[in-house]
Amino acid sequence: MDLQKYKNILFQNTKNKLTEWLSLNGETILTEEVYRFLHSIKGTSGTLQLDELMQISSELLSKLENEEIEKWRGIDLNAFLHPLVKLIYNYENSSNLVNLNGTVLNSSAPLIQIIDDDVSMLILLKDVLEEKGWMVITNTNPEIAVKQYFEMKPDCLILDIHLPQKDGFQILQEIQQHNEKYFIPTIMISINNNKETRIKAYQNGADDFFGKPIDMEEFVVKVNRHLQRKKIFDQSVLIDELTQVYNRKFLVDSLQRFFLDFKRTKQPFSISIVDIDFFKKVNDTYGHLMGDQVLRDFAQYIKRNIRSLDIIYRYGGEEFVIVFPNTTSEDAKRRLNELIKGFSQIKFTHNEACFSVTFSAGTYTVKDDFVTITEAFKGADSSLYEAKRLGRARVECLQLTPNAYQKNILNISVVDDDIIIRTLLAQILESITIDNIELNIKVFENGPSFLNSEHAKEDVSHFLILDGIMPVMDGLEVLQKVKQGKNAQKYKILMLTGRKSKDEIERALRLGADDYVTKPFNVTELQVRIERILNMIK
Ligand code: GH3
Ligand code: MG
Repeated sequence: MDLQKYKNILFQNTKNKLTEWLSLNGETILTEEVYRFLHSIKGTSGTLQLDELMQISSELLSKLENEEIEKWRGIDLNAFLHPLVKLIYNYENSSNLVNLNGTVLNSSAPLIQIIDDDVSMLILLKDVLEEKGWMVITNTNPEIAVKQYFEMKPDCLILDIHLPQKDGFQILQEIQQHNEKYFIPTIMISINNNKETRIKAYQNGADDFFGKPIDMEEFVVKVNRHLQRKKIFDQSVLIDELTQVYNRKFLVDSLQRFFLDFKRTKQPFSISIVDIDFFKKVNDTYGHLMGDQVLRDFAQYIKRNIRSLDIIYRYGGEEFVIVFPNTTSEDAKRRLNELIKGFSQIKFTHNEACFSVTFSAGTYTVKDDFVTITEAFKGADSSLYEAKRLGRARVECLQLTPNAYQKNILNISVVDDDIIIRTLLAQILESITIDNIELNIKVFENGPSFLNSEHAKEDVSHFLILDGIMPVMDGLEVLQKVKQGKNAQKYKILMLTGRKSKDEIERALRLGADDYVTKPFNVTELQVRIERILNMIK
């Protein structure tokens, strides 16, 4: 007997009921009703040999038996039935899901950036590379691409030569200095597969070259090789190449040492996180190369002006850490104030322009045994946040109790007309925690309700997951409106697009979407992807 038809009916019925419950507005559902629903799924799924569905419904049933609730509010019911919602989504889309049998993206997956204005090529490369379990971000616009490159610091860059506005060689020149310091392997791809072009690519700093049409098998093997070498490089180096101070990896090792010393000697020491103020503006006004110069000069200035037992590390981007051994918080504050004052007097010149730069610092002084490295670090980070909030170019030394940290806020929105997807994404997002950031998650069923919301207008960083095709207002139109809005800079936008829709992807990228994921998506993968994006933009 062909069970498929009955399986489909069961899934459809389950989906209908879930959709009804997910759309609950204030009404409640009796536990008895939930029980009956799960019970009937369990029975039928067993008969139809749907093992996973049977297992999930049994688990939910036994959980329900242990609950003392009589009535369910929509929001609680959503959370409770999440495993079922996820399963329904995956079942419905299983025949279309990519990567189902391939390697699944995990949180330490390497990040590859592809810059190409040929969208079919972009889609193809992204698909092939993601099938290997790597994470891929794509750009068609060179300006946005360069920005994203500096923000995301990919593990491998794949760059087309023929692009609008700027060609691949120009991009290469812009990022070259940075690239060499970080050893980010760069592969150029081009229609022009002649000797001159290849030589020019290598001369400009490319590590590899592929002529189009690309032999995918060879391409994947080479990318893999580049990624392996990049990993070895990252693991073996302790000095940050750009600024010539210790790097984050070394910081982690040495903090452990400082903590062990403290346990022995009981001498307080201070950890400071220092961060250049409005550094983005330096990049935007004078270019990334000048930005790099400021970072170098900054690090060297600090190095020259701290004691020989103090150590500076580059923590990432324009964030540094200074550890002051045997230093109370008053002493650390005094020293940092001197450093802030001294550095603000340095003049940078760029062409005719002359400018100065300031930085802010947050300090935590370790003087109690119970404080862990993470807590001390969080303390310093909260202090830094406070220093920024109070006007920058200053130092703050909060000694907070571990639970009372001031948190940064990140607004997150999901705009999708499909309630199953909306609920699923909201649940995924709610399960994510990011150090020291409060995630403010809201879902919207259409563009206008999102655009008109306070949430959308707030002047905080915003991560927006946007469905491409929606009835009331098309996702692309929403994207365009956000990009024209006054908070456009605060947004990172992930578009959900139809698998086959090359036009839609093309338009989304051109309108400034930061990334896209094709529907139907693999839920687990999307979760990893979102976590990574959130960690990168925090
Ligand atoms: P705030 O005062 O709040 O710290 O503002 P900000 O602009 O300094 O901070 P934000 O975090 O918004 O921007 C930091 C920028 O630093 C974003 C990123 O493009 C840039 N950046 C990160 N690493 C590098 C790098 O190695 N070189 C250059 N040139 N820019 C970098
Ligand atoms: Mg900054």
